[in-house]
Amino acid sequence: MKAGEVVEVAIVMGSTSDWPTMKLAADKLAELQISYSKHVISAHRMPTQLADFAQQAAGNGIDVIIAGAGGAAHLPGMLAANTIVPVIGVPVKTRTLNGMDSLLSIVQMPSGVPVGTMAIGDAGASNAALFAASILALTDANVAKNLQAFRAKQTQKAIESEAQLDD
Ligand code: RP5
Repeated sequence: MKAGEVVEVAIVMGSTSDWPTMKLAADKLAELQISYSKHVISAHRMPTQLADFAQQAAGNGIDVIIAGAGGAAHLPGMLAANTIVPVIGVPVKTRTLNGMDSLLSIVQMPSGVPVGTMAIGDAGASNAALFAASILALTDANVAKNLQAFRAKQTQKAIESEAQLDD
């Protein structure tokens, strides 16, 4: 992201180790022609930067935040605590507990501070982008058109997949 550039979606992750998962969100946003920025902000290692980022998000023109983290995954919740910009949480799969730790620490938010929690891992990252697109599509006709086209293509692929079954 260049200085002064306004993007629709911010992808935030707790560590560079989350990028292989979170890249699937970035790829999907790119496919739908949605502008995004990517950031490494650790809830535990960079708490001051986390609060600053979230508090400035709306003023910086960010419409949706996608936040992915693993383990004691406090990143999405703490971002949501510092902004009213919608936060979509992606539980990154972990080696020790397979991402159940990430899922539970993201999904179990206290009443009053919501995070839209996706599935663990790759599907969650990809769906986070699609969910962000659905939010943006409410006010952006171009995103709505691209999202409809994506769904139609996906449906067509599923219909045609039957022909690939072996005898
Ligand atoms: C979390 O701790 C990150 O989101 C990452 O999923 C996990 C491990 O981080 P690293 O030790 O790989 O930097 O904060």
